[in-house]
Amino acid sequence: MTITITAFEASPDEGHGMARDMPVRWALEEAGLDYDVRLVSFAAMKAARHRAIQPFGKIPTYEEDGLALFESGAIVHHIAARCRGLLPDDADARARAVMWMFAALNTVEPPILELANAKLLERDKPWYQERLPLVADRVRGPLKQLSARLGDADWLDGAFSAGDLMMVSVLLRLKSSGIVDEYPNLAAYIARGEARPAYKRAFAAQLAVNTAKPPTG
Ligand code: GTB
Repeated sequence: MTITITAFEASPDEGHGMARDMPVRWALEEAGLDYDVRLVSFAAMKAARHRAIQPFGKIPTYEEDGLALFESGAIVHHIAARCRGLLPDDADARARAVMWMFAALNTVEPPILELANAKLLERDKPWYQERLPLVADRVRGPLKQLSARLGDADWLDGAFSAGDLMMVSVLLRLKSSGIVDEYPNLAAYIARGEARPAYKRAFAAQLAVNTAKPPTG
C-alpha cells in the first residue's frame, strides 16, 4: 500500500507548519506509516486532475490504492481509525476523541479563521482597527471554555488522541497572535503537542520542502 498526500509546492507560510498538510503529516507520523508527498503549484491545484480528487482546488489530499480523500479532518480520522495510538480501543472513549476532532474544526477553529482572514484581507479597510478587537474576542470565547475543560490535564480525554492532534493543530494558528498566551494551560498544551517526536518529524518534513534549494544548472 502506498500513501500519497499533496502539499503546497511553495507554501505561503514558507514551511512554518500552518498549511493543512501538517495535521495529515503529523497523523501519518504518529501512525508510523510511510508516505509520499506530491507537491502542487497553485495552478495545478485548480486543474481538472487535482479537482477530480479535491473539488474545491485545495490541499491536502490523500491517496491510498483505490481510495482518494480530501478534507484534512476526514483524512486524519481515516488514518487514526486504522492504526493504534490515535483513537482509543474503548468505543465510548473513541467516540469522545472523534467529538474533540469535530470540536476543534467546528467550534474552536471558525473564529480563528475569521481573525486570520480579517488580518489578511481587511487591513486596508477604514473599519479594520475598530473591528479587529471584536473578532479577537470571538476567538477568546471558546478558548476560555476549552481552557476551563482542559484544566491541568495533559490531554483532553485521557491519553493523547486524534482529538488532541486536531485541537493542537487548530490552536497553533493562534501562536503568532499572542492570544493563546492568555491561557497558560492551553499554551502548555500546544507545547506538549509540538514536543511529540511525530510532530517534530512532520514539521521538519514540510519545512524541508520550503527551504530546499532549487536545482542548479
Ligand atoms: N477544509 C479544508 C481541509 O481541511 O482540508 C481546507 C483546505 C484548505 O483551506 N487548503 C488551503 C489551500 O489549499 C491550504 S491550508 N489553499 C489554496 C487555495 O485555496 O487556493 C490553509 C492555509 C494556507 C496558508 C497558510 N499560511 O500561509 O499561513 C495557512 C493556512
